[in-house]
Amino acid sequence: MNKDNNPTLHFPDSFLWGGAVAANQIEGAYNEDGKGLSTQDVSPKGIMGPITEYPTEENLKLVGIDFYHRYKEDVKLFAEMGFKVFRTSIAWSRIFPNGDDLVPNEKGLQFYDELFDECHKYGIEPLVTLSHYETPLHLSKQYNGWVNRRLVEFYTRYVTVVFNRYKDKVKYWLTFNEINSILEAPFMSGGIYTPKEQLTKQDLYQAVHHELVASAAAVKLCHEIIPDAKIGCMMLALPTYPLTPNPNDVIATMHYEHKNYFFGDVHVRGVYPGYMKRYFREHGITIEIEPGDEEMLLNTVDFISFSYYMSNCETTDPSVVSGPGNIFGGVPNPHLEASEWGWQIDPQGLRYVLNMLYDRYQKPLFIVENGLGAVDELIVNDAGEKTVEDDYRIQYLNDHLVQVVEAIEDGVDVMGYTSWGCIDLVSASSAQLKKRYGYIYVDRNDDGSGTLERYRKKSFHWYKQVIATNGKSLRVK
Ligand code: BGP
Repeated sequence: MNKDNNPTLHFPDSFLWGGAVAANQIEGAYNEDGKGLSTQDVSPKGIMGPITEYPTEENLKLVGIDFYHRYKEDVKLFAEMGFKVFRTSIAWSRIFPNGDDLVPNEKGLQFYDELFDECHKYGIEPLVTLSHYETPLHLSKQYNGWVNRRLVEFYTRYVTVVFNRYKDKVKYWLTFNEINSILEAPFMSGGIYTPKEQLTKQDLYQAVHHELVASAAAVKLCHEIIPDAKIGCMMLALPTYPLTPNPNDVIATMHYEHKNYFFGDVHVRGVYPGYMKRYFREHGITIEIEPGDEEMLLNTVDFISFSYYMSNCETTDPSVVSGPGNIFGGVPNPHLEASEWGWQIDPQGLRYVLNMLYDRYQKPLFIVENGLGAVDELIVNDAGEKTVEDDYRIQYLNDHLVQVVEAIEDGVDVMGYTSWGCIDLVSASSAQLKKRYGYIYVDRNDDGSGTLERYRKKSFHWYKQVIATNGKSLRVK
Protein backbone atom coordinates (compact mmCIF):
# COMPACT_ATOMS: atom_id res chain seq x y z
CA MET A 1 0.00 0.00 0.00
CA ASN A 2 1.18 3.47 -0.86
CA LYS A 3 2.79 4.97 2.22
CA ASP A 4 2.32 8.68 1.79
CA ASN A 5 -0.31 9.06 -0.83
CA ASN A 6 -3.05 6.61 -0.15
CA PRO A 7 -5.83 7.51 -2.59
CA THR A 8 -8.47 5.45 -0.82
CA LEU A 9 -8.42 7.39 2.45
CA HIS A 10 -10.55 10.50 2.49
CA PHE A 11 -10.77 12.55 5.63
CA PRO A 12 -12.45 15.93 5.11
CA ASP A 13 -10.06 18.89 5.02
CA SER A 14 -11.77 20.30 8.10
CA PHE A 15 -11.13 17.11 10.12
CA LEU A 16 -10.07 17.97 13.66
CA TRP A 17 -7.04 15.84 14.56
CA GLY A 18 -5.79 15.94 18.11
CA GLY A 19 -5.52 14.33 21.50
CA ALA A 20 -7.48 14.16 24.74
CA VAL A 21 -6.83 14.29 28.47
CA ALA A 22 -8.72 15.16 31.65
CA ALA A 23 -7.64 17.67 34.28
CA ASN A 24 -7.66 15.22 37.17
CA GLN A 25 -5.45 12.72 35.35
CA ILE A 26 -2.70 15.16 34.38
CA GLU A 27 -2.69 18.44 36.29
CA GLY A 28 -1.60 17.46 39.78
CA ALA A 29 -1.37 20.60 41.98
CA TYR A 30 -4.47 19.26 43.69
CA ASN A 31 -4.39 21.88 46.45
CA GLU A 32 -2.63 24.81 44.78
CA ASP A 33 -3.92 28.30 44.01
CA GLY A 34 -7.16 27.84 45.89
CA LYS A 35 -8.32 24.57 44.35
CA GLY A 36 -10.76 22.61 46.50
CA LEU A 37 -10.81 18.84 46.80
CA SER A 38 -12.64 16.78 44.23
CA THR A 39 -13.89 13.21 44.30
CA GLN A 40 -10.69 12.20 42.48
CA ASP A 41 -8.47 13.46 45.26
CA VAL A 42 -9.82 10.79 47.62
CA SER A 43 -9.88 7.95 45.08
CA PRO A 44 -6.38 6.46 45.05
CA LYS A 45 -7.48 3.22 43.42
CA GLY A 46 -9.43 4.54 40.49
CA ILE A 47 -12.96 4.72 39.27
CA MET A 48 -14.36 1.57 40.94
CA GLY A 49 -11.99 1.48 43.91
CA PRO A 50 -12.53 2.45 47.54
CA ILE A 51 -12.32 6.08 48.66
CA THR A 52 -10.32 7.59 51.51
CA GLU A 53 -11.26 10.24 54.06
CA TYR A 54 -8.42 12.56 52.97
CA PRO A 55 -6.04 12.71 50.01
CA THR A 56 -3.23 10.21 50.54
CA GLU A 57 0.19 10.06 48.93
CA GLU A 58 -0.56 6.77 47.22
CA ASN A 59 -2.99 8.69 44.99
CA LEU A 60 -0.89 9.36 41.90
CA LYS A 61 -3.37 11.95 40.64
CA LEU A 62 -2.30 14.41 43.33
CA VAL A 63 0.81 15.03 41.25
CA GLY A 64 -0.50 13.63 37.97
CA ILE A 65 2.11 14.40 35.34
CA ASP A 66 2.51 17.91 36.78
CA PHE A 67 0.77 19.42 33.76
CA TYR A 68 -0.27 22.36 35.91
CA HIS A 69 3.35 23.52 35.91
CA ARG A 70 4.56 22.00 32.63
CA TYR A 71 1.69 22.69 30.26
CA LYS A 72 3.74 25.02 28.05
CA GLU A 73 6.23 22.30 27.25
CA ASP A 74 3.40 19.83 26.62
CA VAL A 75 1.32 22.07 24.38
CA LYS A 76 4.47 22.74 22.37
CA LEU A 77 4.86 18.99 21.83
CA PHE A 78 1.20 18.71 20.76
CA ALA A 79 1.84 21.52 18.30
CA GLU A 80 4.88 19.70 16.98
CA MET A 81 2.60 16.75 16.14
CA GLY A 82 0.34 19.17 14.29
CA PHE A 83 -2.68 19.01 16.62
CA LYS A 84 -5.64 21.05 15.43
CA VAL A 85 -7.59 20.43 18.61
CA PHE A 86 -6.74 19.57 22.22
CA ARG A 87 -9.39 18.11 24.47
CA THR A 88 -9.01 18.76 28.16
CA SER A 89 -11.38 19.44 31.05
CA ILE A 90 -11.78 22.23 33.54
CA ALA A 91 -11.47 21.03 37.13
CA TRP A 92 -14.72 22.35 38.62
CA SER A 93 -13.10 22.57 42.08
CA ARG A 94 -10.41 24.93 40.75
CA ILE A 95 -13.16 27.38 39.83
CA PHE A 96 -15.59 26.73 42.69
CA PRO A 97 -13.51 25.01 45.41
CA ASN A 98 -16.54 23.75 47.32
CA GLY A 99 -18.95 23.72 44.42
CA ASP A 100 -21.60 25.73 46.25
CA ASP A 101 -19.52 28.92 46.57
CA LEU A 102 -20.99 32.12 45.19
CA VAL A 103 -17.74 33.65 43.95
CA PRO A 104 -15.31 31.86 41.64
CA ASN A 105 -11.63 31.40 42.40
CA GLU A 106 -9.77 33.88 40.19
CA LYS A 107 -6.50 31.94 40.23
CA GLY A 108 -8.24 28.85 38.92
CA LEU A 109 -9.79 30.88 36.11
CA GLN A 110 -6.40 32.38 35.27
CA PHE A 111 -4.81 28.96 34.85
CA TYR A 112 -7.23 27.99 32.08
CA ASP A 113 -6.92 31.42 30.49
CA GLU A 114 -3.23 30.84 30.16
CA LEU A 115 -3.64 27.25 28.98
CA PHE A 116 -6.11 28.21 26.26
CA ASP A 117 -3.89 31.13 25.19
CA GLU A 118 -1.00 28.73 24.89
CA CYS A 119 -3.08 26.46 22.64
CA HIS A 120 -4.10 29.37 20.41
CA LYS A 121 -0.49 30.44 20.11
CA TYR A 122 -0.04 27.30 17.98
CA GLY A 123 -3.43 27.39 16.28
CA ILE A 124 -4.82 24.58 18.45
CA GLU A 125 -8.54 24.78 19.29
CA PRO A 126 -9.39 23.76 22.86
CA LEU A 127 -12.23 21.26 23.22
CA VAL A 128 -13.35 21.48 26.81
CA THR A 129 -15.22 18.99 28.99
CA LEU A 130 -17.07 20.83 31.72
CA SER A 131 -17.23 17.89 34.10
CA HIS A 132 -14.86 14.97 33.73
CA TYR A 133 -15.22 12.59 36.68
CA GLU A 134 -14.46 15.20 39.34
CA THR A 135 -17.32 16.64 41.29
CA PRO A 136 -16.15 18.97 44.07
CA LEU A 137 -15.89 16.70 47.13
CA HIS A 138 -18.00 19.01 49.26
CA LEU A 139 -20.93 18.58 46.86
CA SER A 140 -20.49 14.85 47.11
CA LYS A 141 -20.33 14.69 50.90
CA GLN A 142 -22.84 17.40 51.77
CA TYR A 143 -25.38 16.92 49.03
CA ASN A 144 -24.82 13.32 47.88
CA GLY A 145 -23.79 14.62 44.47
CA TRP A 146 -26.24 14.59 41.60
CA VAL A 147 -28.95 12.85 43.63
CA ASN A 148 -29.61 16.33 44.98
CA ARG A 149 -31.51 18.75 42.76
CA ARG A 150 -29.34 21.65 43.93
CA LEU A 151 -26.45 20.34 41.86
CA VAL A 152 -28.28 21.66 38.80
CA GLU A 153 -28.05 25.17 40.26
CA PHE A 154 -24.36 24.82 41.23
CA TYR A 155 -23.37 23.38 37.86
CA THR A 156 -25.32 26.06 36.04
CA ARG A 157 -23.52 28.75 38.01
CA TYR A 158 -20.17 27.17 37.23
CA VAL A 159 -20.80 26.80 33.49
CA THR A 160 -22.15 30.36 33.25
CA VAL A 161 -18.89 31.63 34.73
CA VAL A 162 -16.66 29.62 32.41
CA PHE A 163 -18.72 30.34 29.28
CA ASN A 164 -18.49 34.07 29.98
CA ARG A 165 -14.82 33.93 30.85
CA TYR A 166 -13.67 31.82 27.87
CA LYS A 167 -16.22 32.84 25.25
CA ASP A 168 -13.50 34.15 22.93
CA LYS A 169 -11.16 31.23 23.52
CA VAL A 170 -13.24 28.05 23.50
CA LYS A 171 -15.63 27.15 20.70
CA TYR A 172 -16.10 23.42 21.40
CA TRP A 173 -17.64 22.22 24.65
CA LEU A 174 -18.79 18.92 26.17
CA THR A 175 -21.19 18.84 29.10
CA PHE A 176 -20.38 15.63 31.07
CA ASN A 177 -17.72 13.05 30.37
CA GLU A 178 -19.20 9.61 29.60
CA ILE A 179 -22.51 10.64 31.12
CA ASN A 180 -23.89 7.09 30.95
CA SER A 181 -21.08 5.82 33.19
CA ILE A 182 -23.00 7.10 36.22
CA LEU A 183 -24.94 3.82 36.02
CA GLU A 184 -21.79 1.83 36.86
CA ALA A 185 -19.61 4.38 38.67
CA PRO A 186 -22.01 6.61 40.63
CA PHE A 187 -19.36 8.16 42.87
CA MET A 188 -16.81 9.04 40.24
CA SER A 189 -19.24 9.94 37.52
CA GLY A 190 -22.03 11.47 39.59
CA GLY A 191 -20.36 12.39 42.87
CA ILE A 192 -22.87 10.16 44.66
CA TYR A 193 -21.51 9.41 48.11
CA THR A 194 -23.91 6.57 48.92
CA PRO A 195 -22.03 3.32 48.26
CA LYS A 196 -23.07 1.74 44.98
CA GLU A 197 -24.47 -1.39 46.69
CA GLN A 198 -26.80 0.75 48.81
CA LEU A 199 -27.87 3.15 46.10
CA THR A 200 -31.48 2.65 45.01
CA LYS A 201 -32.45 2.74 41.35
CA GLN A 202 -34.84 5.53 42.30
CA ASP A 203 -31.98 7.76 43.51
CA LEU A 204 -29.68 6.74 40.70
CA TYR A 205 -32.16 7.68 37.97
CA GLN A 206 -33.16 10.83 39.79
CA ALA A 207 -29.47 11.80 39.67
CA VAL A 208 -29.44 10.96 35.97
CA HIS A 209 -32.44 13.23 35.45
CA HIS A 210 -30.66 16.08 37.23
CA GLU A 211 -27.58 15.62 35.04
CA LEU A 212 -29.69 15.55 31.89
CA VAL A 213 -31.48 18.76 32.88
CA ALA A 214 -28.13 20.38 33.79
CA SER A 215 -26.64 19.26 30.49
CA ALA A 216 -29.55 20.80 28.59
CA ALA A 217 -29.19 23.99 30.64
CA ALA A 218 -25.50 24.12 29.65
CA VAL A 219 -26.49 23.76 25.99
CA LYS A 220 -28.95 26.62 26.33
CA LEU A 221 -26.46 28.85 28.12
CA CYS A 222 -23.69 28.07 25.67
CA HIS A 223 -25.93 28.99 22.73
CA GLU A 224 -26.88 32.25 24.44
CA ILE A 225 -23.42 33.27 25.66
CA ILE A 226 -21.27 31.93 22.79
CA PRO A 227 -23.54 31.76 19.73
CA ASP A 228 -20.69 30.67 17.45
CA ALA A 229 -19.68 27.73 19.68
CA LYS A 230 -20.74 24.11 19.37
CA ILE A 231 -21.65 22.02 22.37
CA GLY A 232 -22.09 18.27 22.55
CA CYS A 233 -22.88 15.43 24.90
CA MET A 234 -20.26 12.79 25.63
CA MET A 235 -21.04 9.11 25.99
CA LEU A 236 -19.13 5.95 26.65
CA ALA A 237 -19.77 3.94 23.50
CA LEU A 238 -19.80 0.22 24.06
CA PRO A 239 -21.30 -1.46 21.00
CA THR A 240 -22.81 -4.72 22.15
CA TYR A 241 -23.28 -7.81 20.01
CA PRO A 242 -25.53 -10.78 20.80
CA LEU A 243 -23.24 -13.66 21.82
CA THR A 244 -25.39 -16.04 19.76
CA PRO A 245 -28.29 -15.68 17.28
CA ASN A 246 -30.64 -16.93 20.00
CA PRO A 247 -33.45 -14.32 20.06
CA ASN A 248 -33.10 -14.16 23.86
CA ASP A 249 -29.55 -12.93 23.38
CA VAL A 250 -30.71 -10.45 20.76
CA ILE A 251 -33.33 -8.97 23.10
CA ALA A 252 -30.86 -8.91 26.01
CA THR A 253 -28.51 -6.97 23.72
CA MET A 254 -31.28 -4.55 22.82
CA HIS A 255 -31.94 -3.89 26.51
CA TYR A 256 -28.24 -3.35 27.16
CA GLU A 257 -27.96 -0.91 24.27
CA HIS A 258 -31.10 0.94 25.34
CA LYS A 259 -29.53 1.61 28.73
CA ASN A 260 -26.82 3.58 26.95
CA TYR A 261 -28.82 4.98 24.03
CA PHE A 262 -31.16 6.52 26.58
CA PHE A 263 -28.59 9.25 27.23
CA GLY A 264 -28.11 10.05 23.56
CA ASP A 265 -31.84 9.93 22.89
CA VAL A 266 -32.58 12.57 25.51
CA HIS A 267 -29.67 14.78 24.43
CA VAL A 268 -30.63 14.65 20.76
CA ARG A 269 -34.41 14.31 20.82
CA GLY A 270 -35.11 16.21 24.03
CA VAL A 271 -37.60 13.70 25.42
CA TYR A 272 -37.52 10.51 27.46
CA PRO A 273 -37.86 7.44 25.19
CA GLY A 274 -40.73 4.97 25.61
CA TYR A 275 -38.47 2.04 26.53
CA MET A 276 -37.12 4.05 29.47
CA LYS A 277 -40.59 5.00 30.70
CA ARG A 278 -41.42 1.30 30.65
CA TYR A 279 -38.24 0.50 32.59
CA PHE A 280 -39.18 3.09 35.22
CA ARG A 281 -42.73 1.70 35.46
CA GLU A 282 -41.57 -1.85 35.85
CA HIS A 283 -38.94 -0.98 38.46
CA GLY A 284 -41.14 1.26 40.58
CA ILE A 285 -39.14 4.36 39.71
CA THR A 286 -40.91 7.72 39.69
CA ILE A 287 -38.72 10.53 38.45
CA GLU A 288 -39.51 13.87 40.05
CA ILE A 289 -39.78 16.22 37.12
CA GLU A 290 -40.05 19.88 38.09
CA PRO A 291 -42.00 22.43 36.06
CA GLY A 292 -39.74 23.65 33.28
CA ASP A 293 -37.62 20.47 33.09
CA GLU A 294 -39.35 19.13 30.01
CA GLU A 295 -38.94 22.45 28.18
CA MET A 296 -35.30 22.59 29.27
CA LEU A 297 -34.58 19.14 27.84
CA LEU A 298 -35.64 20.45 24.42
CA ASN A 299 -32.31 22.33 24.25
CA THR A 300 -30.60 19.62 22.27
CA VAL A 301 -26.93 19.22 21.44
CA ASP A 302 -25.09 20.34 18.30
CA PHE A 303 -23.06 17.15 18.05
CA ILE A 304 -22.46 13.86 19.78
CA SER A 305 -19.09 12.87 21.12
CA PHE A 306 -18.07 9.54 22.52
CA SER A 307 -15.23 7.38 23.75
CA TYR A 308 -14.56 4.07 22.10
CA TYR A 309 -12.15 1.45 23.38
CA MET A 310 -13.91 -1.87 22.92
CA SER A 311 -17.09 -3.74 22.13
CA ASN A 312 -18.64 -6.52 24.16
CA CYS A 313 -21.28 -9.23 23.97
CA GLU A 314 -24.50 -9.95 25.79
CA THR A 315 -26.18 -13.24 26.55
CA THR A 316 -28.86 -14.72 28.76
CA ASP A 317 -26.84 -17.90 29.22
CA PRO A 318 -25.83 -17.88 32.92
CA SER A 319 -22.92 -20.27 32.32
CA VAL A 320 -21.01 -17.57 30.37
CA VAL A 321 -19.07 -15.38 32.74
CA SER A 322 -17.92 -11.80 32.40
CA GLY A 323 -14.26 -11.14 31.59
CA PRO A 324 -11.83 -8.96 33.57
CA GLY A 325 -12.06 -5.98 31.22
CA ASN A 326 -15.85 -5.88 31.20
CA ILE A 327 -16.37 -3.59 34.16
CA PHE A 328 -19.42 -2.15 32.44
CA GLY A 329 -21.10 -5.51 32.09
CA GLY A 330 -21.40 -7.88 29.13
CA VAL A 331 -19.32 -10.93 28.30
CA PRO A 332 -16.20 -11.36 26.14
CA ASN A 333 -16.34 -11.91 22.40
CA PRO A 334 -14.59 -15.19 21.48
CA HIS A 335 -13.42 -13.69 18.17
CA LEU A 336 -11.41 -10.83 19.62
CA GLU A 337 -8.04 -10.37 21.31
CA ALA A 338 -7.73 -8.22 24.40
CA SER A 339 -5.27 -5.64 25.72
CA GLU A 340 -3.17 -6.39 28.80
CA TRP A 341 -6.05 -4.95 30.85
CA GLY A 342 -8.61 -7.25 29.25
CA TRP A 343 -10.18 -4.61 26.98
CA GLN A 344 -11.14 -6.37 23.76
CA ILE A 345 -9.73 -4.82 20.62
CA ASP A 346 -12.30 -4.32 17.86
CA PRO A 347 -11.49 -1.69 15.23
CA GLN A 348 -14.59 -2.56 13.19
CA GLY A 349 -16.66 -1.85 16.27
CA LEU A 350 -15.75 1.80 15.76
CA ARG A 351 -17.13 1.82 12.22
CA TYR A 352 -20.20 0.03 13.52
CA VAL A 353 -20.86 2.46 16.36
CA LEU A 354 -20.30 5.48 14.10
CA ASN A 355 -22.91 4.11 11.71
CA MET A 356 -25.36 3.19 14.46
CA LEU A 357 -25.14 6.64 16.07
CA TYR A 358 -25.43 8.44 12.76
CA ASP A 359 -28.35 6.30 11.57
CA ARG A 360 -30.13 7.04 14.81
CA TYR A 361 -29.40 10.74 15.21
CA GLN A 362 -28.13 12.29 11.94
CA LYS A 363 -25.92 14.60 13.96
CA PRO A 364 -22.18 15.23 13.54
CA LEU A 365 -20.07 12.82 15.59
CA PHE A 366 -16.78 13.46 17.34
CA ILE A 367 -14.55 10.60 18.53
CA VAL A 368 -13.04 12.19 21.62
CA GLU A 369 -11.37 9.13 23.13
CA ASN A 370 -9.80 6.02 21.63
CA GLY A 371 -6.49 4.34 22.28
CA LEU A 372 -4.50 1.48 23.70
CA GLY A 373 -3.40 1.37 27.33
CA ALA A 374 -0.18 -0.66 27.40
CA VAL A 375 3.05 -1.15 29.33
CA ASP A 376 5.85 0.75 27.57
CA GLU A 377 9.58 0.27 27.86
CA LEU A 378 11.77 3.34 27.65
CA ILE A 379 14.89 2.54 25.61
CA VAL A 380 17.81 4.43 24.09
CA ASN A 381 17.73 4.20 20.29
CA ASP A 382 20.65 4.19 17.84
CA ALA A 383 20.62 7.98 17.73
CA GLY A 384 21.12 8.02 21.49
CA GLU A 385 17.58 9.31 22.20
CA LYS A 386 15.30 7.93 24.88
CA THR A 387 12.12 6.63 23.26
CA VAL A 388 9.55 3.82 23.19
CA GLU A 389 9.14 1.50 20.19
CA ASP A 390 5.37 1.30 20.54
CA ASP A 391 4.45 -0.48 17.32
CA TYR A 392 1.52 -2.16 19.12
CA ARG A 393 -0.02 1.29 19.76
CA ILE A 394 0.56 2.43 16.20
CA GLN A 395 -1.15 -0.73 14.97
CA TYR A 396 -4.16 -0.19 17.24
CA LEU A 397 -4.60 3.45 16.27
CA ASN A 398 -3.98 2.83 12.58
CA ASP A 399 -6.58 0.06 12.45
CA HIS A 400 -9.18 2.17 14.23
CA LEU A 401 -8.57 5.19 12.02
CA VAL A 402 -8.95 3.05 8.90
CA GLN A 403 -12.41 2.12 10.20
CA VAL A 404 -13.20 5.81 10.73
CA VAL A 405 -12.56 6.35 7.01
CA GLU A 406 -14.83 3.42 6.24
CA ALA A 407 -17.57 5.12 8.25
CA ILE A 408 -16.94 8.42 6.48
CA GLU A 409 -17.29 6.53 3.19
CA ASP A 410 -20.56 5.11 4.56
CA GLY A 411 -21.75 8.71 4.76
CA VAL A 412 -21.20 9.38 8.45
CA ASP A 413 -20.40 12.98 9.39
CA VAL A 414 -17.28 12.72 11.60
CA MET A 415 -15.95 16.03 12.93
CA GLY A 416 -12.69 14.83 14.36
CA TYR A 417 -10.64 12.42 16.39
CA THR A 418 -8.82 13.06 19.66
CA SER A 419 -7.00 9.94 20.78
CA TRP A 420 -7.03 9.35 24.51
CA GLY A 421 -4.07 10.18 26.72
CA CYS A 422 -2.00 11.85 24.00
CA ILE A 423 0.56 12.25 26.76
CA ASP A 424 0.93 9.51 29.40
CA LEU A 425 -1.36 10.09 32.37
CA VAL A 426 -2.88 8.41 35.41
CA SER A 427 -5.46 5.80 34.42
CA ALA A 428 -9.06 6.43 35.45
CA SER A 429 -10.09 2.84 36.09
CA SER A 430 -6.95 1.57 37.80
CA ALA A 431 -5.16 4.80 38.86
CA GLN A 432 -1.92 3.42 37.42
CA LEU A 433 0.76 5.19 35.44
CA LYS A 434 2.01 2.03 33.83
CA LYS A 435 -1.17 1.83 31.76
CA ARG A 436 0.14 4.25 29.16
CA TYR A 437 -1.69 5.68 26.16
CA GLY A 438 0.58 8.52 25.08
CA TYR A 439 2.58 9.59 22.07
CA ILE A 440 4.71 11.24 24.72
CA TYR A 441 6.30 9.18 27.46
CA VAL A 442 6.30 10.69 30.93
CA ASP A 443 8.97 9.45 33.31
CA ARG A 444 6.80 8.71 36.31
CA ASN A 445 6.05 5.34 37.83
CA ASP A 446 3.41 3.69 39.97
CA ASP A 447 5.58 4.02 43.06
CA GLY A 448 5.72 7.79 42.50
CA SER A 449 9.35 7.72 41.32
CA GLY A 450 10.59 9.38 38.11
CA THR A 451 11.85 12.71 36.83
CA LEU A 452 8.61 13.69 35.05
CA GLU A 453 10.70 14.30 31.92
CA ARG A 454 8.91 13.91 28.58
CA TYR A 455 10.15 11.75 25.67
CA ARG A 456 8.75 11.30 22.15
CA LYS A 457 7.66 7.74 21.40
CA LYS A 458 7.74 6.16 17.93
CA SER A 459 3.99 6.80 17.75
CA PHE A 460 4.67 10.53 18.15
CA HIS A 461 6.37 10.62 14.75
CA TRP A 462 3.74 8.30 13.28
CA TYR A 463 0.82 10.50 14.40
CA LYS A 464 2.57 13.62 13.16
CA GLN A 465 2.73 12.01 9.72
CA VAL A 466 -0.94 10.94 9.88
CA ILE A 467 -2.00 14.50 10.64
CA ALA A 468 0.34 16.04 8.05
CA THR A 469 -1.07 13.77 5.32
CA ASN A 470 -4.66 14.07 6.60
CA GLY A 471 -4.74 10.33 7.09
CA LYS A 472 -3.26 9.29 3.78
CA SER A 473 -0.26 7.72 5.49
CA LEU A 474 -2.49 5.16 7.22
CA ARG A 475 -2.01 1.57 6.17
CA VAL A 476 -4.93 -0.45 4.93
CA LYS A 477 -4.41 -4.21 5.33
C1 BGP B 1 -12.59 6.74 29.89
C2 BGP B 1 -12.42 8.02 30.66
C3 BGP B 1 -11.03 8.56 30.67
C4 BGP B 1 -9.93 7.57 30.49
C5 BGP B 1 -10.25 6.40 29.60
C6 BGP B 1 -9.26 5.26 29.63
O1 BGP B 1 -13.54 5.97 30.50
O2 BGP B 1 -13.23 9.03 30.15
O3 BGP B 1 -10.92 9.42 31.75
O4 BGP B 1 -9.19 7.33 31.56
O5 BGP B 1 -11.52 5.89 29.84
O6 BGP B 1 -9.49 4.48 30.76
P1 BGP B 1 -8.35 4.07 31.75
O7 BGP B 1 -7.67 5.30 32.16
O8 BGP B 1 -9.02 3.39 32.84
O9 BGP B 1 -7.47 3.16 30.98
